[in-house]
Amino acid sequence: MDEAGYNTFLLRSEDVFVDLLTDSGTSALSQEQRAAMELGDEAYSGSRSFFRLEQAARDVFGYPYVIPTHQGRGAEHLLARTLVRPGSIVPSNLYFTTSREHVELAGGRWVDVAVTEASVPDSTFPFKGNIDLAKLEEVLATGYDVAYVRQEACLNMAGGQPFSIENLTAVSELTRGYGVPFILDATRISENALFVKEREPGYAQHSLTELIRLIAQHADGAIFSSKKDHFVPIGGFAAVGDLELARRLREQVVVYEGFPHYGGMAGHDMEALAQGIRESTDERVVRAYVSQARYLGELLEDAGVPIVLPVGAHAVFVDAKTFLPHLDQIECPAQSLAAAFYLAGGVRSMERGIVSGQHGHDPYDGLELVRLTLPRRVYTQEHLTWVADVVTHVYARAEQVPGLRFTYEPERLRFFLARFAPLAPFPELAIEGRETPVVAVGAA
Ligand code: P61
Repeated sequence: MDEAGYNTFLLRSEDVFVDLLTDSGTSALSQEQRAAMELGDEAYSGSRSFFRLEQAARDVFGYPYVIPTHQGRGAEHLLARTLVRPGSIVPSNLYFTTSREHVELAGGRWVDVAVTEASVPDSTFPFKGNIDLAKLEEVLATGYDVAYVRQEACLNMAGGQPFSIENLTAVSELTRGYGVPFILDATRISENALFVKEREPGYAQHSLTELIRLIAQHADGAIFSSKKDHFVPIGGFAAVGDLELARRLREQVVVYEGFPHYGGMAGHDMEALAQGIRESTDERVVRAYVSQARYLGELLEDAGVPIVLPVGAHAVFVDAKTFLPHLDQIECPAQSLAAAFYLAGGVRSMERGIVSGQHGHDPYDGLELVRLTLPRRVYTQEHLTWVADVVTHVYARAEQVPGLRFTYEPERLRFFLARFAPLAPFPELAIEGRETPVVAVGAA
C-alpha cells in the first residue's frame, strides 16, 4: 500500500487476490463471444463486424442509429461536445465521475436532481435511481438553458440502485414537454430491468428483453459503457433515435475516436460486443451475477457490517462513515478502508466518497462508500466468503484504522491517480491462521 500511495487503483493486479475494484472490462467472455471474435472484420470502413454490432444494438434497444466508441467515456465525450452549450446545464440523478467531467469540460454545469433517498445508505427505498420530479420541474421551469436531462440506470454512485418505469415515464414526459432531449446512461440497463421485474408492480410477467426495450424507448438516446453489461474488456457506444443528432455525433466520432464503423474498437471487439449485447438480455445470466452481489450483501449484513441497502446490481457498498465513526470525512475514511481490506486479505475495492465526489473547493458531505464490485461470471462463492471474512475482520478492528491525507492530488478525476499517506500507522491487519482459498484466479 505504501508503494501504491494508499490508492487501490495503483496496485499491480498480480499483487491482488480477489479483485473487486470494478466490474468494468473484468467480466469473463463467453465461448460464444470468443468464437465471434474470430470473425472480426478489420476493414477500416464498411466492416461486417460493425453492421453486426449495429444490428444487435437495434434489435435489443430499438434505436436506429449506433455510434461506436472505445468505451463509455468516449460516448460521453461525443455527447457533451454535441449537446452541451457553454453555460447550459445537465440535470441528472446524482453524478458519475466521467459523465460530469465531460459535461463540465464542454462548458456545462451538472445539477443533481436525484431523490433524497439516493444519499441515505440505510434507506431501503427500492428505487433510489429515481429522479425527484419536483426538483426536475423546478429546473426546467426556471428557464435555464438545459442541454439534456440524464438518468442513469442502476445508479452507480448510490449503490447500483434502479429507477422505476413509473418514474422514468414521468421524467420522459416532463422533459419532452419542455422540448429538451432525454438521454439515458444505460450502462447497467439489464440489472435495472431485472429489478423492475422483481420490485415494480405489473412487470413480473415481462421478459428482460421486453423490459430493456421498454426502458430504452422512453429516451431519445443512450450512452453505454459496454465493459459492464456486455461483458467485453473494451467498448461502448451512443445510440439515438434522431438522424440529425446521429449525424452530429458522427462528425465528432471521426475527430476523437475513429471512423463511425469502428469508433476506437477493433473489428473483433465489435464482434464480442454484438454477441455480449444479446447475452445481456438473458435473464438467467443477469440474475446469476445480481444474486452474487445479494449473497455477499447478506453475509455482510448478517455480520452487522453497515452496507448500502437494498444491495444493488453490481456491487456491495460498505458505508465507511458508519464503519469508521472516529474519522472525519476530510480524513478520507473510505479510501483508508479500501486500503485496510487490501491489507487484511488481498481484497481490492474502490473508494466512492470524498476523494471521488468532492468537486473543486466545494465542501463535500455526501456518501462515503467502499465499493466491492463483482466482475461478472468470474468469482465463486468461496471467494465471496473470503471477502466477507476480510471485511468482518477489519470491522472488529475498525477503531485502529487511521485516516489519510493527500500527498499528490491531480486536478481532474483525482481518485484515479491520487497518492496518500496515513495520518497514523496502520495496525497489523492480515488475517492469520486461515488458508486463502485454493483457487488460482488470473494467474499469469
Ligand atoms: C466503474 F472509478 N464505470 O464503475 P468507461 N457511466 C457509468 C459508469 O459506471 C462508467 C462510465 C459511464 C466504471 C469505470 C470507472 O470514477 C470512475 O467505459 C454509469 O469506464 O469509460 C464507468 O465508462 C464510463 C471507474 C470509471 C471509476 C470512472 O468502475
